[in-house]
Amino acid sequence: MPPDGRPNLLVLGGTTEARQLAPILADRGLRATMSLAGRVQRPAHQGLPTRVGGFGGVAGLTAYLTQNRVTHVIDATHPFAAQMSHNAVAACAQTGVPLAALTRAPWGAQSGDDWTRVPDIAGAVAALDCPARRVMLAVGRMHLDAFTANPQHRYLLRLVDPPEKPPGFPRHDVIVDRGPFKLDGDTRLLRDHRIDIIVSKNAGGSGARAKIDAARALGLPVIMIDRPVLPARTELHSPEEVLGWLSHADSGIGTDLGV
Ligand code: 3Y8
Ligand code: NAP
Repeated sequence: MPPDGRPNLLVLGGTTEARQLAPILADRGLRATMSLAGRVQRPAHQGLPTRVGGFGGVAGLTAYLTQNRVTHVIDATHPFAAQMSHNAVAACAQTGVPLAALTRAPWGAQSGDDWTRVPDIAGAVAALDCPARRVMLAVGRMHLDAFTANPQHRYLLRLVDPPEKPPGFPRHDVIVDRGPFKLDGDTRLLRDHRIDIIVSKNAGGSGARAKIDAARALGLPVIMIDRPVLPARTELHSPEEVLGWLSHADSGIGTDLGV
């Protein structure tokens, strides 16, 4: 506990939910730091004091928690940020710092959806071992190389930053854009590029789902990548649940929240 006895929260961010939580914590005068990995050139303003960059594995995170007298960790990272989530569970177990995840439920297929579910990126690559198609590859930058195994397709790549090197696809188009995305924009994008199949992570939440709703409306198939397995931890699904957890997470924080 910090010398002044006030809570000191660490929010592992990089998602819409983290950015929505930030002002709610700030408005209650709770001391909190947002943490980003530093994946993109110009991260959006997060609404909290923000640190950027890895911690240096479990040991680095453990040291950070101890040296900064962190009283609570909220893991609001993306469901595919599995390594960060595993490290958070391990470091909080070692230090005894209370941990809760702020996450979102996976998307479920609705009437009119044409999904092929695959377990991981490799499964999505295998599902594209088929005659040439026009593929929207909406999985970001980090796993693009895996898809060069199927050069027969024309790919539409949506990236947060301009690619540092030409993507390894003979035929491709690049869209530099960041979410949250909107239905009309993604519908127009799929139409303009005459996309006939979409590859997506099952991110859940609202920021990435426009392409899924657009695919349904246009009758397009989706290769849907299931989430990696995450460690057992307390899982919350709204900022209100986070405030409730904080007020009961054995920290006397309730007085700070006026609850
Ligand atoms: C650096 C920080 C907010 C948060 C916005 C969410 C929604 C919009 C949709 C598509 C899918 C994708 C990608 C995506 C979305 C939100 C959220 C989300 C998907 C920023 C951000 C950071 C990142 C990192 C980036 C990854 C990439 C993944 C693009 C900020 C904008 C594809 C995930 O170039 C790279 O290295 C990009 C890396 C990890 C996945 C990948 O493998 O490439 N996100 N995205 C975070 C950090 O440094 O810690 O600037 O806001 C955040 C957001 N991107 O403010 O509302 O909550 O999911 N992010 C996926 O879902 O498949 C785009 O194009 O349809
Ligand atoms: P990851 O594979 O789980 O993590 C790899 C390493 O990156 C971690 O071990 C850690 O490095 C560092 N890291 C990850 N998230 C961090 C954070 N919030 N703060 C500080 N360091 C972090 O993570 P990822 O999938 O690359 O995701 C990176 C970031 O992008 C996260 O903030 C995540 O929320 C966001 N994001 C990811 C996706 C996605 O599709 N993966 C989508 C949207 C947003 P050390 O081991 O050195 O500590």
